[in-house]
Amino acid sequence: MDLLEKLDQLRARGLEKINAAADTQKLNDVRVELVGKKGALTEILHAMREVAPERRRQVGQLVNEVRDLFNEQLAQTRHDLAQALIAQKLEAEKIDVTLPGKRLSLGAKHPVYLILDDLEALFIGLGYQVVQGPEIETDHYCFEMMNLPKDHPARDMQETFYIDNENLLRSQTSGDQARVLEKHDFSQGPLKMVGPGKVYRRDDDDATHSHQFMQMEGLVVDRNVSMSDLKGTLEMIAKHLFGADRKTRLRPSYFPFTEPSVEMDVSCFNCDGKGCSICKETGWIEVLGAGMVHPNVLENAGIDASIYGGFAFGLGLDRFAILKYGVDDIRDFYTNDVRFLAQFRQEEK
Ligand code: FA5
Repeated sequence: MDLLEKLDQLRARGLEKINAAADTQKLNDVRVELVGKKGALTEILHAMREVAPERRRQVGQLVNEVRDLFNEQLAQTRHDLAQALIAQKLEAEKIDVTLPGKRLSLGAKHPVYLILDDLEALFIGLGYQVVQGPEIETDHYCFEMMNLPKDHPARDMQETFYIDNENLLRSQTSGDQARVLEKHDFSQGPLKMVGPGKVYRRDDDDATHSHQFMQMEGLVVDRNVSMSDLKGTLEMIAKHLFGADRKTRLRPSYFPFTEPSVEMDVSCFNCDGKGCSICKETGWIEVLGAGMVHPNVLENAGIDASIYGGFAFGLGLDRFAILKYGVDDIRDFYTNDVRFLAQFRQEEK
């Protein structure tokens, strides 16, 4: 066959092959086949030796034209394939930013902590400092400094988990009082503190008793602190949490670290004071113990009790939570049933 004819055929076949290449790999194979060192065009060039000299120029020109055409078409197809690949990727990775986001399920604050945070904010607003004592407390701070020597009969009031002779799981947050009293510098102003935290007791669990619960200790020491300051503070707490209409009462009581001592009850949320199984038919639920700081507690911490005096309270955060949220069993706070806990989820702002 004449070389010119061969070239014509190669041009047609070559363009077809270039257009049919489905990806860059195949396109490269076609490139090698057509314009590579051992490709079809090179083969034709080798055959030029057999062409009559007067026609060489014409054939040579055509070879150049076909090579240029192939190279142009190869470049165009390479570009088209790259564009198609980008378009494909963009389509696959397309994100509709106008779609609503996925709502993540958030945890809820534990109801006892809702009360704790609320009271903590209340007391911070009144200028109290917040302290945190250790849950593994020493007999020294939990009892001895609090006017409860080792042989004091009132130690039986709180069934304590002892770790050894000196260390225990604290049965009350009152040890925080002793720790803060020891350090306070009265030349800087009065002492006002609250100390929230977990406490432990060998109590039998029932609707209002748990062997582990939360208390918040409170202590104010200054010159001229009176029982009416204590009463006003306790009433403020009750009103803050329950509103002005809920009934409260103070009863005389006994604690070795306060004199006189009181306990505060809040009317039962369930029977509104009529008596039911939750309040053990009394109509009231006890929420805190309190009183005027015993002079021995001040003296034990090196404070002159003839100059300074104060009041203290220890409130049961779980009991407040029971009353505030109408929970009929304290054990619900500790079994961690998410259906129970989810009820306290606060609306996202
Ligand atoms: C005390 O623990 C004293 N430290 C309180 C105190 C502090 C008095 C400072 C004077 C001055 P009491 O054992 O009564 O007191 O406990 C205080 C409160 O903790 C109770 O009124 C009650 O609300 C809560 N509480 C007591 N035992 C339990 C229990 N087992 N489960 C849940 N709450 C309890």
